[in-house]
Amino acid sequence: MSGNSALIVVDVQNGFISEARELPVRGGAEVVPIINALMPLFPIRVATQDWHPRDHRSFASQHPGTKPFDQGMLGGLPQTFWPDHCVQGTRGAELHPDLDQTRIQAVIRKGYDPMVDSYSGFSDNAGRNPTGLDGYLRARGVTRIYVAGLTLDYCVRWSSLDARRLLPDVRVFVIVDATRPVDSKTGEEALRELGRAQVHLIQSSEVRAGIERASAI
Ligand code: VGL
Ligand code: ZN
Repeated sequence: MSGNSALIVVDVQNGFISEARELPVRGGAEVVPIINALMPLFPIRVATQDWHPRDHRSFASQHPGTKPFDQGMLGGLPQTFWPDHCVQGTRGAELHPDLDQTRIQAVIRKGYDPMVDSYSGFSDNAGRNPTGLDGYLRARGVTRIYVAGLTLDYCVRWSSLDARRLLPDVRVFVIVDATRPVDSKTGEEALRELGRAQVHLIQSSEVRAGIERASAI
């Protein structure tokens, strides 16, 4: 009925929300009820999960003399050094308890290579360690990808750009009110870059109409 539309729920994890607040995102909890309400509209529902080893080199704690949010380099790529977050097996890494996980059909973990950060749900920042998400979506016949979750300026942004690049025949949408940025300035930059990459920026209120229109074609 609603075609092969996929909702990708990006990194809705305690580490970015709730009391864990490892890498706090202002208003992060507000996306949870919006995403829960959207899920029944989609036949295909996937989540991504930031899943770092304790000694991940994106953590400022691994670089003496740096502090969280400092800029540096990692493996030849520019890197923001983060507070420790989403460490494998900890509460911070768990999907948020209010997220309706019963509806999620696949969880794609990323960021487990300690030497490189991994914002996109498709591969790491160096374009290695593919997760197979593109093959999964292709195998399920996806024609439209809708991206929501955390954070707009990093994992939503990189995942959406990779979706455009890896699945060029698929239309990609970011549900803007179902995302929040780490920082409002980089959040604005993300929206501009996504627009230039032909990612459609929409609101959750428009999603139902959009899916119905697509399935009528
Ligand atoms: C993220 C920074 C570091 C995200 C993950 O989920 O957007 N941001 N790791
Ligand atoms: Zn991370």
